[in-house]
Amino acid sequence: MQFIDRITIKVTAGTGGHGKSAFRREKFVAKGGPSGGDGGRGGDVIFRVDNNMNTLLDFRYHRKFTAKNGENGDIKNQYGHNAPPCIVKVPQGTLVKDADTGEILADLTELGQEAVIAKGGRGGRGNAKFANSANRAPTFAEFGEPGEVKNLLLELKLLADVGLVGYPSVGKSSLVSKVSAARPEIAEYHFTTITPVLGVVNVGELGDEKTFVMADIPGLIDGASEGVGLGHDFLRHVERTKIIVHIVDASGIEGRDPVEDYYKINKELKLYSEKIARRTQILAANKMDLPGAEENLQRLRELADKEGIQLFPICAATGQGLKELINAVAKALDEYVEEPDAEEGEKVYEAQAEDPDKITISRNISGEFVVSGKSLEKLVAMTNFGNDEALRRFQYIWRIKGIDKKLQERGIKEGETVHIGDMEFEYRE
Ligand SMILES: Nc1nc2c(ncn2[C@@H]2O[C@H](COP(=O)(O)OP(=O)(O)OP(=O)(O)O)[C@@H](O)[C@H]2O)c(=O)[nH]1
Ligand SMILES: [Mg+2]
Repeated sequence: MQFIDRITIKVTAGTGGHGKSAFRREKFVAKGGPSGGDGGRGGDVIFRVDNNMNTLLDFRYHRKFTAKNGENGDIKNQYGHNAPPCIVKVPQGTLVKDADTGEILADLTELGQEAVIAKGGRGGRGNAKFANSANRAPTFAEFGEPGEVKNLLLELKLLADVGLVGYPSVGKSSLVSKVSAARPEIAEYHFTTITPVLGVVNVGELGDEKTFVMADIPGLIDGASEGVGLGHDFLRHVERTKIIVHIVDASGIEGRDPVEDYYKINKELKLYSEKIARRTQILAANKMDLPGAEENLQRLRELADKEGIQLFPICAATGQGLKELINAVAKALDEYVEEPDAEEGEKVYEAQAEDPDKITISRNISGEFVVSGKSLEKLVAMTNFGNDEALRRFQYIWRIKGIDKKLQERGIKEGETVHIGDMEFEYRE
C-alpha cells in the first residue's frame, strides 16, 4: 500500500436559506403586518479526528465535500431549519491548510478533535425583520449568505514513535520488515524506499500488548537538509518521532565509512532542524555478517563512547541482535519526555484580521471599477435586486458608506461598469 500523506480537496459550506417576504392575512384585519420568516443557517464543514483512519488514502477518490443549504424562511414568521454540518473524518495528525493562501486552518492532533473548516452562511432575514417605524410594511427579504468555499491541502505527518535514518541501502527496510508486519520493498539499489512505510513493532512477549510504531523512511544523502534527494519530504516525517534509530552499514560494503556516515547524516539533521538534532539516537551497526564489519564495529564503539549514545550491532538479514535493539528502543520510549514546542517547527501563518467594513476601489484589467470589501460583498450576495425596496435599502447603505463619493474621486463617469463580488452595475448618478 502506498502511503499518501498530502492531498488537496475542496469543501463547500451550505448557503443560508432565503428570508421570506409575506404578510399576515387575518380575518377582520384589513392590513396584516409583515410576517416572512428568516432562512436557516447553511451547514458548516467540520473536520473530526477518527481513530480508525491512519492515512489520507480515502480522500483519493472523494475530494469534494459539500454541506447542505439552510431551509428558506416561510410565511407566518416560520424560520427555516438550520442545515446539519458535513463531517469530514481525518486521521490523527492531519494538518489542514488553505491551499490558496497557505494559511494553517487546523492542526488536528488529538483523538476526537474537531474544527470548523468552512462556515455555513447565515440565513437571510425575512421581511418581518425589516419593519420599523418608518416602514411598517417592508416587501423585501434577504437572500441567504453564501457558505464558505475552500480549497484545502491536507498533510499527514506520520505519527511514528521511532524514525529510522541512514544512507540508502544500509538496511532500514530490512530492519522494519524483520521486526514488524510491514513489508517494504528491499533491494540493493539506492532509494528503493520512496515513500515512508509504518510498521507496528511488538515489544513484549505474547500476551503483553506493548507496541510502538516505527517509520521506515527513504534513505538520506548529503544535502538532504537543502532538499537534495527529496530530503525535505523525508525529514518532515522524522519531525514528530520521539526516538531516532540511526542505521549505518558496518561492513562499508558500498565503499563508505560508517563512522563518517554517522557524522554526515547528523550534520544534515542538524541543518534541517535543531529539534531533530537534539532527539535521542540509538545507533545500529548493520550487516554484521559481512567481512570488515568487526573492525569497523571497534571504531563505532569508540564513537558511541565519545558521543554518549547506545550502540547495537545487528544483522537485519538474519535477525541477530534485533531483540536487544528493540528492547532498548522501547526503554528509551518509556523514558521519553516531550520537548515543549518552541520557536521551531512550522510557523503558524497569522491571518491578517481584515476589517470586514473596509472598502477598496480598484480597476480590473479592462479598466472597469471593482469595489471590494467583505461586508459589502456579502450585502450584494444577500440583496434581492428584483425588489424595489430592497434596491433602495442597498442604495441607502451604499450612500452612507460613501462609496459614491469614493468612485467620483477616482473619476468614475456615468454609464461605467462597477463590479462588486459577482454582480455588475452600471453607474448612475
Ligand atoms: N548481508 C547483509 N545484507 C543486508 C543486511 N541488511 C540489509 N541487507 C541488504 O542491503 C540491501 C539494502 O537493504 P534495504 O533494506 O533495502 O536498505 P534501505 O536502507 O531500506 O535502502 P533505501 O530504501 O534505498 O534507503 C538489500 O540488498 C538487503 O538485502 C544485512 O544485515 N546483511
Ligand atoms: Mg528502504
